[in-house]
Amino acid sequence: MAVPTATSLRDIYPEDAVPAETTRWQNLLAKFKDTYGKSADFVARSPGRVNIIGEHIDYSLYEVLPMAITADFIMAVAYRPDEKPRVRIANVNPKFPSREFDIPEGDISIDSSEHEWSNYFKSGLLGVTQLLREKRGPFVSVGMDILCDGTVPAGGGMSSSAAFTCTSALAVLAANGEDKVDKKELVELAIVSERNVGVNAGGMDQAASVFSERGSAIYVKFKPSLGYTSIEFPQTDPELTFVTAQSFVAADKHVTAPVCYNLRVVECTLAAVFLAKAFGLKKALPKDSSPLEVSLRGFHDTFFEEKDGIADNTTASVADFETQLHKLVQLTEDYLPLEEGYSRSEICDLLGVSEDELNQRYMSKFPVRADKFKLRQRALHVFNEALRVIKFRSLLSEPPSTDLAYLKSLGDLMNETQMSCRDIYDCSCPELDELCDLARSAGAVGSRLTGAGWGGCTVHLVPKDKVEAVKTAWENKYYREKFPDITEDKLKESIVVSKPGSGSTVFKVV
Ligand code: NG1
Ligand code: MG
Repeated sequence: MAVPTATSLRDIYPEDAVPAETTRWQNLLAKFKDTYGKSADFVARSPGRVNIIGEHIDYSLYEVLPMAITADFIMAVAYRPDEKPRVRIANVNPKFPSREFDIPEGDISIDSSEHEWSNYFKSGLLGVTQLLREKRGPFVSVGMDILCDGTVPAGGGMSSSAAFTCTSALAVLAANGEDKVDKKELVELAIVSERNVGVNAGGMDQAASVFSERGSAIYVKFKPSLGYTSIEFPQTDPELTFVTAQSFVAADKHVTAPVCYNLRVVECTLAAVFLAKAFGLKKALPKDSSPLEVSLRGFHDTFFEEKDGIADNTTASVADFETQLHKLVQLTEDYLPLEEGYSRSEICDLLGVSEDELNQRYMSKFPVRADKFKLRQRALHVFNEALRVIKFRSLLSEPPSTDLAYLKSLGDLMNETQMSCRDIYDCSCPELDELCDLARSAGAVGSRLTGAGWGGCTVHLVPKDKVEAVKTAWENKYYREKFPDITEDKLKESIVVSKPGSGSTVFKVV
């Protein structure tokens, strides 16, 4: 399916957001004219997301259930008829200084050690260039003048990075005449692109940003190949409402990646390799596979293929898949006993490789720092979280009996995720825990961090009649306590009732 082309902001935003968005877009286009002395040709747009359930399991290739939000990244673009193609890129937010650069004939270089906002554009440009070279042969992008405006808070757990990268890739494709952009191709491209910025990301955020349709969350699958199903929330009384609350603890993945996000990806990969080796699986570890191709899900499917003769596990019934996951939890408990974690030399002994080989193979592209790798805990989180996603999805497709009990059963799964993120996956922080505790005490039925964690944002399932009480609890006991000078505007921004928004769009300026 192709990325839609919009001609009215009503195609993109919910009715109540249209007036403010109209002002914002008019401002972007007017400022574009002021900056570059000409009109923009089109605007590319991709939203942020809230993940409802399925945390830190996308890079292990298990299903996740996010939704797009209204906040987004918009990018007004005009082609430049340069002989030597050049990019000028600016942002309406003065925090992000204007940049200019030539587009090289070879690959554009990105210094991911430097935290530079325009790197996200370059990562999209690089991804598109590589894709179009495969499709068309020799290719250098046209030059572009660009003005950006993002409303997804940076470092706020709502994936401003994916919104920016997806928008960039979409803009470069559109500028180069690819006006029927396939959604799946865009997601795959944006996933690879974002890795150029130094984070070994899974694919959830880019999928949510591109695939989403207004009014529905999406169930994203990565196996046998990337795809999604739109999921509508059932009507309940009291109405089921998702509310997000920012912790204002900045989760800067670029700084923390080697000890947080990228380390978790390595731990999950090593857990998969370790288990595959412990069970003597042959196919799970092809000699020339890259670390990104080794996943806990890969181990899972291969295990049941080689042990139980299941040729294609992607067609397993929900009940069988749940049984398999329970079995894997048990096996992890038995075969990965060390609570304190595994040292490099312990891992090397089992795998029969040298430390140099281990580092080179799994920790060179995205370096990590750790003495011990908590393989047991990481695998346990992943298998149990995959189970929770399946249960959550099943509940959404079952008609509720009594509505409040039904909301509570959904909420319980979210609460379990939070416990697992806090105690087993070590990706929460005291502020996120506090926001969750406050919400639950004021009537939320489910509360958890959303996104990578270590700061950023929380998401809460709140019966509609309890939303005000939850907001008040946060305002008085979290925001005004921690930030006594907080303005009313900032308070408004920090708590949002999230409705599922629409995905990527190209808007033609006429
Ligand atoms: P955020 O919080 O948007 O950086 C990250 C990853 C996801 C996923 C979640 C955890 C990126 C772009 N996204 O999200 O792929 O792994 O953490 O579930 O790095
Ligand atoms: Mg991100």
